[in-house]
Amino acid sequence: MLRVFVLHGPNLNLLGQREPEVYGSDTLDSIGAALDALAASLGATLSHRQSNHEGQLIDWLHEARAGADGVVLNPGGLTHTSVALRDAITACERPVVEVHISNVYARETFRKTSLVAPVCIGSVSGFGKVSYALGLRGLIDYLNRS
Ligand code: CA2
Repeated sequence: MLRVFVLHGPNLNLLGQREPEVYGSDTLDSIGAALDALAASLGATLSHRQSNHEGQLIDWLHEARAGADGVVLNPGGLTHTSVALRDAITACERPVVEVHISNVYARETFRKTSLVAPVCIGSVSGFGKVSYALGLRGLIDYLNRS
């Protein structure tokens, strides 16, 4: 079985509770349950984690070096600001897929820049909870071809 970390960054614990017009009405738990079902059909097991703290996300990426075959990552607002998170993606030496619920290219100018995209194997943005499913499919296909 392939082992995949699904990491969610700052404020994503609020999913389903606020701003449904931007982020939809699904909660992290419901997204996780749907992803678990998909992962089982694709031969993968998932470890779901969310943190509002940059350093915790970095520690989990370091853990992925030994503990995961790949990572699905929604870095939240850190996408647009964090050199440290980008460096941790490089350091983990595992394929990482960047995922966004909203279409970051259709929003404010500052969201059009991703510091992490160049060190990820791919990015998915704008499909709501389906962004995670597409990201997971892409990651598992990449791992099966590697
Ligand atoms: O679209 C995405 O998935 C984002 O990563 C979400 C981030 C945002 O800063 C990125 O530009 C795009 C924000 C996450 C905030 O999540 C909330 C969820 C519900 C209510 C309030 C915030």
